[in-house]
This record gives sequence, structure tokens and C-alpha cells, in this order.
Amino acid sequence: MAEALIGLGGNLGDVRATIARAVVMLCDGATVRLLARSSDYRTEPWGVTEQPDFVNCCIAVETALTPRALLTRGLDVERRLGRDRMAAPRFGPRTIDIDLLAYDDVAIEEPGLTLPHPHLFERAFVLVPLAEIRPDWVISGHRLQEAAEKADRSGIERLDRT
Ligand code: PH2
Ligand code: MG
Ligand code: MG
Repeated sequence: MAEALIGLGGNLGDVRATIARAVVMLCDGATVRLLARSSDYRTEPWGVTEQPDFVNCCIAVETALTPRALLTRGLDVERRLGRDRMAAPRFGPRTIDIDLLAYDDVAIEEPGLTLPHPHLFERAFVLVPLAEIRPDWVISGHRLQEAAEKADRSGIERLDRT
């Protein structure tokens, strides 16, 4: 069994409800088991700033799937929740985005799958929820708690439970 960190986010529709459904669909309890789930956060859009705010969260899972199979499961859940990759520009609005962020201490560079996620440390909307659930996890020599403290947290607001 491996442990993986997954980021979820979106900014179209009822995102908190969509994220909740995505977590259930990802974690079947057999090959993927939910270990921890962060709070939801309202986050200012990064990359393309002229779009609605996002909601982001992160989960930690225990899994028997390979990194590639876990990625494929995430893409499949995105599709089943109505995400149309053809319709959306890069960094643009989306109903749901599911990103595989880390998988044990595996390093992979393949088409469509880079681990750890290459832009993790640039993105407070990923670091802050990750540090909430896995403060002591070390990625590329950085403890997540310290990385989150260094990140620019302006525009990141923790949301109360629904
Ligand atoms: N995802 C993007 C682009 N910009 N900004 C925030 N705040 N949250 C995201 O999840 C996000 C983003 C593309 O994946
Ligand atoms: Mg993303
Ligand atoms: Mg993605």
C-alpha cells in the first residue's frame, strides 16, 4: 500500500458539493481509502486571474493503485462529474480538477504524470490545505508545514464545514 496526496478544486457550479462527490467517487474503500481530508478553502484564482474564486481542498489516501492508475481514476471522476477538457482553456474555469500531488516519495516524469507535482511549491492553494492534513510530509526536502508558512496566504480563506 502506498500513501498519496491529491488536490481537488473548481470554480464553476456548486463546487463544494462537487468536491464532496469527487472524494466519495475517488475513495471506493477498497483500492483507494480516505485517510484525511482538509477543510475547504476559498482561494483567489491563480494563473488566469479574471475568473471566479476557486474552492480547493486536499486529501490523503492509502492506495493499492499505481500512480498511473490513480491518475486515470482521477481523470475518470472529473469526466463523470461533467468536466469537459476540450471546452476549458489552460488555468481557466472548471467544475472540478483533480491533481495527483505526491505518491509516497516516488519521483516520475512521464507524459501527463510528473511526481511530485511540479508546481506544488508555487501554489498556496495547494500548500495550505496539504499542510493542514500532512504538516510533516517532506517533498523535495521541504516540510509541508514550513512550505505553507512561507507561501503567500493572502486570498486564501478556510471555510467552515457545510
Ligand atoms: N487551478 C488552476 C488554475 N488556477 N487557482 C486556484 N485558486 N485554485 C485552483 O485549483 C486553480 C487555480 C488550474 O488547475
Ligand atoms: Mg490543477
Ligand atoms: Mg489538473
